[in-house]
Formats: sequence, structure tokens, C-alpha cells
Amino acid sequence: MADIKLYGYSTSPFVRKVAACLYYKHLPFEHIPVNPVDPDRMIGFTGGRQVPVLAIGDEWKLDSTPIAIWLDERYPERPLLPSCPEMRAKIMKIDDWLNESFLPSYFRSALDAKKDLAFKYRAWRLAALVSAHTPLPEKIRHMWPDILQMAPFIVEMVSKIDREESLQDMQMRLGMEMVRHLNRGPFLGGSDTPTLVDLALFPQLIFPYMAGLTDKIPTDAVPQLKIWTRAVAKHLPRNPILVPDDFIVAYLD
Ligand SMILES: N[C@@H](CCC(=O)N[C@@H](CS)C(=O)NCC(=O)O)C(=O)O
Repeated sequence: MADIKLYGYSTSPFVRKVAACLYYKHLPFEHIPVNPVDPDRMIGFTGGRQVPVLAIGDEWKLDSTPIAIWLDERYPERPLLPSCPEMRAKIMKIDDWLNESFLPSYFRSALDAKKDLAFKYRAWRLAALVSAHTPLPEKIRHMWPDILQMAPFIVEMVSKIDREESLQDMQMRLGMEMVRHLNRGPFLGGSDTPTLVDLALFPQLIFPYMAGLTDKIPTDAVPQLKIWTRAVAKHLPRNPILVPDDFIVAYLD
């Protein structure tokens, strides 16, 4: 089998999405950490700064969803997308919601945050997680709260969000949409097996808890979502978030 390499940093939801797809498909891969301050060193060959990048042998691809489609083409076992056209269209629609609304909402909460102590601690923790793989200069780590609020890709991603709606209303709406997408389950879109969208959403929900940014999984307050989280977890390793084990603060019960 060709060597599979996943380039990226664990703090990116799109990188974690691709990692979860690889774990779900039982495909061994090497995680190549990319320093977000100096991405060229590792992914200069792409001509850009965007992660995730997945390389299979001599070929490589950008963009989490096209990467997942490519993985299914190359390795059809344990498909990420259903073969039934109707179900596939449904999953792709949920994936659009994840890519365009749900995941960017996390970047909005960083951008709109007051620079209070709680925000600074979370930002410094994120810097420590990046630094665990690709050491950042101390000065850069200290500046991480400012860097998060200035990063051009974050500013650009958030500029596409309608900020007329308050952050709190947006988070509430997204939570309700998540429950609607779960349908009757057991997996998103009413699928019987996990798909790309479960593997994109799950690491995002558990990352802050496992990596020491929050002390709860907020969706655990909703019984259907708590059941769904544990059902997805059964298909993945105990630590599927690309953070070194000794940085994990809590595991799913
Ligand atoms: N549509 C892309 C989005 C990837 C993305 O936004 N990656 C961010 C990290 S979360 C990135 O590489 N930002 C650095 C940059 O673009 O300069 C995907 O699904 O993979």
C-alpha cells in the first residue's frame, strides 16, 4: 500500500476531519505536523498555506471533502459516502452545512471574543497544542490570542457569516440544526453507519474537552447527541484528535 501522509495541525477542524476519515477506514497514516507560522517548510510543495493536505504516494490533494471522496475512490472499504444517490446527496448537504456554517462558527467565536482571561487561556492552550508538534517561539505563543483574531484565513472565513445574528443566537440555531440533521439516527442524516459528516462533527465536539479547553462536552446536555457521540466513538481510536496523548486532559466516558 502507498504511504499516506496527512499534513496539518491538530487545531484545525478540517485536519481532524480527514484524520477521523483515515482512522474510520483503518488506513495507517503518518501525521506530518505543519507549523502555521511557517507552513512552507512542510507544505511549500502545494504552493499555498492551506491544510489539510493528504498525500498518497506521489499524489496529493487539498480540501477535506474532495480528500474524502478521493479516499473512497482509492480505498472503497468502509465508505465515507453512501452509494445510494439520494442518501449521498443528503450527506453532502449536511457536509456543506458543516463546512460553511458549523465549523466557521468556531472561528467566529474566537474572532468576536472579548479578550478576557478565559479567552486568553484558551488561546494559549491552543498555542501549546500547536507547539507540542512544531515548537513555536515563546513570543509567538504569548501573542496567540492576538494572532487568532488577526489570522487572514479566519477573518476571511468569518466575513462570509451573517453577523447580524448574535453569536449566542447562532450557536443556539446551529445546535438545533445539529439535532435536526441527526434525524432519528443512529448517525447523521439517519444513516445506519457513520459517514463523512459524523467523522467531521465528532472530533470538533470532543476536541475542546479532550484537549483541555473546556470541562464539558456541551452537546452531552442533549440525550440524542450524547448517544450519537458514544456511537461514533466506537468506530475510532480513543484519541482521534491528533493531539499527543500526554496532552489529553480527559477521555470520553
Ligand atoms: N475548505 C477547506 C478549508 C481548510 C481550511 O480552512 N484550513 C485552514 C486551517 S483550519 C488553513 O489552512 N488556514 C491557513 C491558511 O489558509 O492560511 C477544507 O475543507 O479542507
